[in-house]
Amino acid sequence: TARFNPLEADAHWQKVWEERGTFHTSDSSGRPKTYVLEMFPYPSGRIHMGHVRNYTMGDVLARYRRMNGFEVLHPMGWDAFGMPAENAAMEKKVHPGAWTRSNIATMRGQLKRLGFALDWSREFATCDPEYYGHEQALFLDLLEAGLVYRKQSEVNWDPVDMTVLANEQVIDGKGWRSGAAVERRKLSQWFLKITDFAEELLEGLGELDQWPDKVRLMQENWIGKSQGMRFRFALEQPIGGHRDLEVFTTRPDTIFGASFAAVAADHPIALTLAEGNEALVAFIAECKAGGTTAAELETAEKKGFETGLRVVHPLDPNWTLPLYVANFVLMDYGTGAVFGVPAHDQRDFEFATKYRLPIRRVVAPAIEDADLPIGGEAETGPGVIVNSRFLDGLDVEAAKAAVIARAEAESWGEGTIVWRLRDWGVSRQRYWGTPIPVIHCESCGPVGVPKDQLPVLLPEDVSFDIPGNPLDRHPSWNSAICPRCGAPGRRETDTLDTFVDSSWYFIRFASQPTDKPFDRAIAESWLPVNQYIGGVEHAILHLLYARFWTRALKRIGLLDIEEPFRGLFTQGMVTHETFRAPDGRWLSPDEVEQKGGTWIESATGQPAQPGRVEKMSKSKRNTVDPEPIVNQYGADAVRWFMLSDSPPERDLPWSEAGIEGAWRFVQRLWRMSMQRAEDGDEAEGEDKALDRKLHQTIASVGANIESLAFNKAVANIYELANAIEKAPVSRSRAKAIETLVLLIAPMVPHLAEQAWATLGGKGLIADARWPEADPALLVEDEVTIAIQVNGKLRDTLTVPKGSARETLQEMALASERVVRILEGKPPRKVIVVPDRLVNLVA
Ligand code: ANZ
Ligand code: ZN
Repeated sequence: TARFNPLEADAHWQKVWEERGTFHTSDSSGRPKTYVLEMFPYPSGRIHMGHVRNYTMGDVLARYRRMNGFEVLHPMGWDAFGMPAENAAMEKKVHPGAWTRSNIATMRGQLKRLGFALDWSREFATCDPEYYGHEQALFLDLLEAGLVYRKQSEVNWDPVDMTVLANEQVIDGKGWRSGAAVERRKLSQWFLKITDFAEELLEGLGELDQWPDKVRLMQENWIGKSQGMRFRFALEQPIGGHRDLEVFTTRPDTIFGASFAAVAADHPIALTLAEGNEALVAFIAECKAGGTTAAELETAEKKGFETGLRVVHPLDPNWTLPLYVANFVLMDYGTGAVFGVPAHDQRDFEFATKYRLPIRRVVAPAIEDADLPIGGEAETGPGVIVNSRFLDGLDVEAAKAAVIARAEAESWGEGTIVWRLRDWGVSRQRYWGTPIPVIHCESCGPVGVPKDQLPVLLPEDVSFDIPGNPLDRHPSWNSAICPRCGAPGRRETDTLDTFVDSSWYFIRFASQPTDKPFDRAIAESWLPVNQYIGGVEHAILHLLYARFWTRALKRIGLLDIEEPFRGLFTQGMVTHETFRAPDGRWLSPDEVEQKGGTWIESATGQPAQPGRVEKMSKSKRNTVDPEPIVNQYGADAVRWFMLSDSPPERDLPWSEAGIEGAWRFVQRLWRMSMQRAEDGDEAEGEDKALDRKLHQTIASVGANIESLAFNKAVANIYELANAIEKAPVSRSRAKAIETLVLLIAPMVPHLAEQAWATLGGKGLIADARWPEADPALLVEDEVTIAIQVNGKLRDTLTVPKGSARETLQEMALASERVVRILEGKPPRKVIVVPDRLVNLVA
């Protein structure tokens, strides 16, 4: 038979699917609905192997569910806003929009070339004004509901380029282009109140039983709920009306390890004391000059000013502690005041070392270790409480509870819940994003743009010749009329974080009317996404923001869905070998060869050092461009390789041998299918064993695809193929081949369509029904029985399942080996466990 020609077949079937609208999804077909979604790509330029792997997995599931009678929503679009487009604009002098659109065109073609069963009629890019206009409307709804607010927040400021930098543009504390040391500046920015949802986002994780445990744990840690406490120290002498000092702690268990108390430089007590105290005024000024980020506070030298005041320990009226003003205490966190436990907090440790304050252990590995000295740094780990009176012997958590209970009973403090989660700052001082639909008015403040004036379009006429945000310096775009009072105002020039765009795209895929973001009933008929597939790098932010956005829409009554993604799967990466030249240059695997057992760089003959097998990345020069591979081997071989070699959650090492193996197997599948045509319809005779193998394969391939164990489904198909090849011509074999073609259709759809058409199948195989496994053929009808003498295995018997006790006993006694061991004597006792064993007691 002729070889399978993937280039012809791929093009032909892709055209047929497109012309017939095979994968257009209907909202109203009456079939049960299922939603399969892969994380939409950023249009960076070209499709990479990671995309191919991700989308192949989703495609197999989508096609499988179609064949099982579902109406499958399987859409594709583009996460199209973001920094790289602006960088390209600066470097290549192309407009970010033009750059993005041309990348989308390339990548769309590459995806189509792989034959994915996508509903392209629902495609959109987040930079489409229709999309971001609806996003602006949703932003205004959240603003009106009080879930959006404005506050001062710090940004990275490049003092040479006079521009705000994104975090990715700050490299080792320096601006990526100017190389100048980056400063922190406070700007008024927009925030979404995700912290209002902290409790429900945490609770909701409990129900996500189709998510990987590790992702749920990462989200749990990110939300970070912990027990804290506020309590008051009495001041030994009142000062300026202050009688006590309220502190905040997350470690009330260490209360007996306190050796000082400290307030922030701008704490009211510090300000009161500073009146007329020049030394303190100077110290406060010094504190304010330093940075205030967590990282800076961590590394900066800890400095304090001893006030001369003392505070009274709440659990011992005879115990007082000195009060400092300290540079590492922040005014806008907790109460702006702390108590210091040098043994168990690193900042306090450094502070105490400098000012010679006691370092007292209150947590130890075991109760006997109470006197163990503290070494060169604070011990922050778990342990047993020591040197702490009524807390001695408790673990950390129990001691926290005990201290809080006591404080609450004696009314000097209260337990509080603390969250690590912070509100989501969504302002970006960039051009290529969704404009925040707000106008600033001198008398009215920030006012939302009326919805009938949406979308607020990005201006096209911008230049990237000088650094900074082109929206800021646009000659006309940023002037606007205040919608409330009609006075001239200024348009907001910040754009939204691109994570906002990806927080609701899956809703817009489900329903995209022109006059509103989505139709509620239709969106609810598809959501939640039944299976979401993507990289683990999005385990925290994207997934958390999308969960928040969905709950926020529910709260404001726009959508009655709580969790957007019912099932989540995080696939492994595609990896490849790495090589380096002696001078440290990365060499692409194409540039090296093996000679006499060592690697050399082909062009120069210089030795090449093989490195680790690592995630494909441009910087290590170990990427493989999928396009030429698809053109050489065809889409099906590439798809097959992506599924076959590794479990989908693990890394997949790319190899030439692997793709060639896949190509050979595709050819073998083709020859086998054509064998069916050659055998003709006259083939006769049953082959029970092959029938059984076939039906077991139907069941296991289906179950393995459902559980996304694609490599196992592939292995099932290899086995069936082997069995078919070994089997003589029979009616059973004809049926097995026909069914095999259906079983491979989700994985190698082009070959399957071609074989289906050649063998005279009706319509498209994409629309065919998945074969049904006959339950009667799933059970093995023979079993192996163990024959024991005095509990020791002596022989085995293969018998029909369900054979009678008497039959088994007779057969066991007739066994040659048993007869030999019993030396002809009858056994004293016979124990028969049907289908399992016969034990003869001699
Ligand atoms: C006593 C203690 C003992 C603390 C110990 C820690 C370890 P997180 O977990 O980041 O929320 N703290 C409280 N308010 C502060 C402020 N305004 N500026 C600087 N530090 C402040 O940090 C909470 C801990 O940071 C609190 O618990 C407090 O120090 C300190 F072994 O209290 B701790
Ligand atoms: Zn106004």
